[in-house]
Amino acid sequence: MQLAILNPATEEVIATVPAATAEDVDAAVRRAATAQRSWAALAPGERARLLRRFAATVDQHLEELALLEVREAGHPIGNARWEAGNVRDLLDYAAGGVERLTGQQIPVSGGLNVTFQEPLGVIAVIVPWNFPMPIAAWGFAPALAAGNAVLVKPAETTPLTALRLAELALEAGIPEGLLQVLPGTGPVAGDALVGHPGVAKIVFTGSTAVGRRIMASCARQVKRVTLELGGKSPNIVFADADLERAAATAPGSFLDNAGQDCCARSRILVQRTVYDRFMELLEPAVRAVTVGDPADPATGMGPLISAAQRERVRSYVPETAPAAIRGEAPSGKGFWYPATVLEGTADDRTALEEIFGPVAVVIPFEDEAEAVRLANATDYGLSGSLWTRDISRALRVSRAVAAGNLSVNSHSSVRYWTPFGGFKQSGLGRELGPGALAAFTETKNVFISNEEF
Ligand code: TXE
Repeated sequence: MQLAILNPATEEVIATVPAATAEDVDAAVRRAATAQRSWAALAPGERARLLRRFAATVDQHLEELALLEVREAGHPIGNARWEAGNVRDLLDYAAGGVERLTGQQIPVSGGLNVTFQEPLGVIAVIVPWNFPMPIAAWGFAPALAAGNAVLVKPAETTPLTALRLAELALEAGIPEGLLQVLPGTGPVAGDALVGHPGVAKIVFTGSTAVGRRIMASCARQVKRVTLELGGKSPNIVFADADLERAAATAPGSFLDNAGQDCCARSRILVQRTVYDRFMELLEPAVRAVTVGDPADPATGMGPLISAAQRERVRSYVPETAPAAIRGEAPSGKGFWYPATVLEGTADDRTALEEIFGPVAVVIPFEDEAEAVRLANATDYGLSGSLWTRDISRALRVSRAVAAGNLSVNSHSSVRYWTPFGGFKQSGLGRELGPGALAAFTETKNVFISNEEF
């Protein structure tokens, strides 16, 4: 079976890629296991040096990688450049961690007690299509640094950047078999990786439904698993906020990547006393986002990834449905969908479920207690923003909102050196940050007796 890779802005087939079978997965796991043993035996400084070379090789190909992301995922070129840079930076960061992945010496009587951080072995990273390049690297960079081998299973629609990164790894001197990319479908290649006894850990980013199934399979095998699932993140605007700034930045927070972002602030909660003013400011800000050719540096929003994803968004909000604000979208070829802002209540389906398109729902609230209650009124808990000039309130609300990544007077969620992951049904475990390498190790405790024989 072949996967046809489309440019979502033109619907043209840009590549065809063979889909991995269960037998391909099995052979890849064996190759990876062999490569991992030698990799783990290398001196830490040598592993770090090779990862730094990998980062430098990515750096020499940033523009090529960014353009590939534009063509296969429809990301605006400015965003795609950031994504390629994120891969390079994370590789450098992970390389810096290799020699700092230390154990502990714990005082005991009768001898010496030390801990080791042992690599897990072969890791499978199952990647979605929304940020194919960085999400692959969030798995493989720290996993390799910690002494593991990695098999990446990209999404059906977006395997090209991961395939190119694996070529660049070889070019940089990363040993053969250590980082392999297996394009293929979820039910065949993905499922084979999850069920394979030679795979020690699954790192999955994708839908909650598939994540739940993977977790159940891992539970049966007592296999390690990290899940990064969906979100329905709030953007809370208090009356004392810098309203101009809050309104000017709100469109980017739910339109970035055409809303196909697990951190999208797709529920905008606005204090009632400033609601009308905020909506007045929001409308021109949404309309100012240029939608069109992702290769054009002036473009703010590209197409959705596929016809199927557009149908999914339409099933929540048809383009003809009444909306408080609706932007423009190109007609003709390409999976376009206009920026859409709805006014609603916290119980609306559009306010509870992840749409994964450029759609936000604005909901009024009376006071801080109601803002927190509404912010927490979903099954998700990935990200969120709050806008206020009151630092005590910022702290209170940040502590009260059940989400893994919050920002005050900002919408940023992702930095490779800070932890990232979800509360509730948004996931399990954390990626990135100071604990990134340790998440790919097992702690081993060793006691050495000092008794005389
Ligand atoms: O995701 P899937 P889909 C959400 C978002 C989106 C919805 C559906 O709401 O609209 O999910 O997207 C692989 N065993 N997110 O259907 O199916 C699959 O091949 C092993 C949020 O594309 O979860 C792909 O590589 N693997 C999210 C990856 O899982 C399987 C990002 C994700 O695909 C598998 C993406 C199986 N049985 C979607 N079935 C986020 N957290 O950002 C599928 N896969």
